[in-house]
Amino acid sequence: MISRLVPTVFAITIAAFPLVAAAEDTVVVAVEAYAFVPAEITIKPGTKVRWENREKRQYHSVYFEQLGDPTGDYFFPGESRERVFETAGEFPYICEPHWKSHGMQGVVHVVE
Ligand SMILES: [Cu+2]
Repeated sequence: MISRLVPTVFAITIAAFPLVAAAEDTVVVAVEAYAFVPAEITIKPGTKVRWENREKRQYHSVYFEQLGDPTGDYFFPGESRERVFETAGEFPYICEPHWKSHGMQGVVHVVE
C-alpha cells in the first residue's frame, strides 16, 4: 500500500512546484541608510519588486516619474511598496526627499 502511495505523492509534489516558484517571483530591495540596496536590479517581465523600509525612523519614497507616479507617497520603517513590472525596459527611480542630498536612486532593468 505504501509503495503505491509514494510515487503518487512524488508526482503531486513535482507538479505543484512550478506554481509555488511563480508565486514567489518577488525581488526585495532594502531601503536603509538612505540607500536602495541593491540600487540596480535586473528582472524578468512579470516579476514583483518589493521595497522594504528597514530604517529605524526615516521615511522614504520610491518614485518612478516616467510611470506617472504621484509624488509624496512616503513609507515608513516596517512598511513597503510593491510594483509588478510587466514590460521590458529601463525604469529609473528616486527617493524624492533624498535624491539630491544622498544620491538616493535606483534602476530596475526588465529584460525578457
Ligand atoms: Cu529617502
